[in-house]
Amino acid sequence: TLMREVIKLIDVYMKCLLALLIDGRIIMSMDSKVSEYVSCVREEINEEWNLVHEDNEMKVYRRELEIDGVALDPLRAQHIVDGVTGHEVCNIFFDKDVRMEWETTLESTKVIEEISQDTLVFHQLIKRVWPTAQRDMCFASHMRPVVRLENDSNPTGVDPWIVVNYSIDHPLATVIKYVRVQFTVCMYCETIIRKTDCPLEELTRNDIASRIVYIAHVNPGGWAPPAVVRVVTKREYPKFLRKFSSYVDKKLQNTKIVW
Ligand code: 18C
Repeated sequence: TLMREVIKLIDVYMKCLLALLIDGRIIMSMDSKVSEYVSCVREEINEEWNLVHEDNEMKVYRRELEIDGVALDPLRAQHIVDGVTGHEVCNIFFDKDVRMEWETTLESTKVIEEISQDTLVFHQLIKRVWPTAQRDMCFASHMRPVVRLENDSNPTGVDPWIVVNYSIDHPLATVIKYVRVQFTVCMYCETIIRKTDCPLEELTRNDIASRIVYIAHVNPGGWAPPAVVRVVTKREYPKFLRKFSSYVDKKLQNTKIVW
């Protein structure tokens, strides 16, 4: 029995060590992911980008990039959601409990590790698109405020917020039943204040809006004909932005503003 206890202890110790190693690796990669994507957000949209969808304030751009027959087109979308702050938009994008209420392409979402309050690890199963194999994803999701630049277009004094979701390997998501999608997406949100010379605490939802920049770098994995992927993404990203923004709008009506 002593031997069994020792083996049990070693097992627990090894698991802790592995968890620490994984968490350490995720925490280390967060800073670089955030700064990489904040730089992407601040890049100008040049002639390499094609405007593939426009609907009032919503603009969706795509840059064609195909490697070894796989469509890896970077996607960049911008939108303005009235009546909400950037912090609130990010809160909802990050919130595991409401994800299934606005995500239409998922079969399931599950938190497999809670690294800290602002960093979670998810495993998500995407609804199968016939006739292709079903896809899954395993990613770290991290949310934080971003320090404003002095020359930001909207120097309101309210910091922008960002959520970065990026693929990782994790021992609790090693299922090989599905094709693994690899990606990084970022949701970057600034707060626009339409009424100047008014203290924050006196503003109402009618005086504010959030400017969203959403970036997605996705490798669908497996067999995915580029022409089909391109037709579907052109339809699905605007659909996601519309659905997500109207969800955010409804969810926050008549609630206290979170700056
Ligand atoms: O950002 C979003 N959601 C986040 C929180 O859940 C999540 C984001 C992940 C990025 C998802 C990218 C999904 C790619 C799916 C590829 C599946 C391909 C299978 C088809 C293979 C041919 O962290 C919101 C994301 C909103 C994404 C909407 C766009 C989905 C595009 C899907 C393209 C699929 C092509 C289908 C071709 C069908 C062929 C017959």
